[in-house]
Amino acid sequence: MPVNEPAKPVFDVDRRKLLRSGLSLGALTFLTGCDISDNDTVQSVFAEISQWNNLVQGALFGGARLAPEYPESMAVKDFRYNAWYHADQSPQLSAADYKLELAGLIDNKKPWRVNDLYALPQKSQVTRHVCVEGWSMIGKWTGTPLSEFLKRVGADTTAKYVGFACADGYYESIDMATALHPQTIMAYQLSDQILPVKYGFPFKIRIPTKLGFKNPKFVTAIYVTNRNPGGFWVDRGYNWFSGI
Ligand SMILES: Nc1nc2c(c(=O)[nH]1)N[C@H]1C(S)=C(S)[C@@H](COP(=O)(O)O)O[C@H]1N2
Ligand SMILES: [Mo]
Repeated sequence: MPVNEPAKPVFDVDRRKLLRSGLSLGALTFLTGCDISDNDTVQSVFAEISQWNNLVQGALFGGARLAPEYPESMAVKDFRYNAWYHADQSPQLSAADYKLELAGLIDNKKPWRVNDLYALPQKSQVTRHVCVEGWSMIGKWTGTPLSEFLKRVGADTTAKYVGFACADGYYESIDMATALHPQTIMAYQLSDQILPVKYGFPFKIRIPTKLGFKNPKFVTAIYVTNRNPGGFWVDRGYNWFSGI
C-alpha cells in the first residue's frame, strides 16, 4: 500500500544511544578526529557505533534471557496503536484471500492460510511492549511460538536471520536466537480477541525481548537467510539488535 515516506530519524536516535553509553559528542569528535558538523561523517560514525551495539547486545542478551511476564490483570485492554500512518490507513487483509509466503532456507515453502495458522498450538503471554518513541504498555498476546512454526516448515535453524515482509511495506529481521526464543510468538490475538486490523491482522510477530518496531504487523512473508535483511526503521537509522 502506498504510504508517505517518514523522515530519517538517524541523528536523534543514535545520539540518545551515544549519550546513554557515556560518550559526549565532543569526546566523539576528539576520538575520531572528524568534523561532527559534516552530516555524512556523523552518520557513518553513528552507523559504526550501532554495529558495535549489535555485537555487544548480542553478547549481553544472548538468546536465553526471558522478558518479564505480568499478571493478566495488568494487561491493558485498549492498547495503543502505532505506525507511521493513521490507523484507518492500515492494510485490510481478507482472511479468505490471505496467504503467508515462505522463502529462503526453508524446506516446505507451501503458503499458509489463516485457518491453518490459527489451528497451530498456541500460548498466551502478558508482556510489556516498549516503543522507542517513549511509551510502553503491557498487553496480552496469544499465538504460536515462531520456533514451533519454523520447525514445522523445515527452516534451517542454523541460518543467521529470519526476515519478515508486511502488507504495508514494512519489513523487519531478527537473529535466529531471537526467532527460536520461547517468548517470540506469531500473535493472532490481543486481549483474547482476534487481532483487529490496525494491530496487524492476521498476525504480528510479538517479541517481548525487542523494542516495538521489531514486532512486525500484517506479516505476509517469512524468510530465512544468512544475509542481514535490515528493517524499515533500521534502514533509517535505528539500531538493528534493539534488545530490551
Ligand atoms: N507492519 C508494521 N509493523 C509495525 C509497525 C508498522 O508501522 N508497520 N510499527 C512498529 C512500531 S514502531 C510499533 S511501536 C508497533 C506498534 O504496534 P501496535 O499498533 O500493536 O501497538 O508495531 C511495530 N510494527
Ligand atoms: Mo514503536
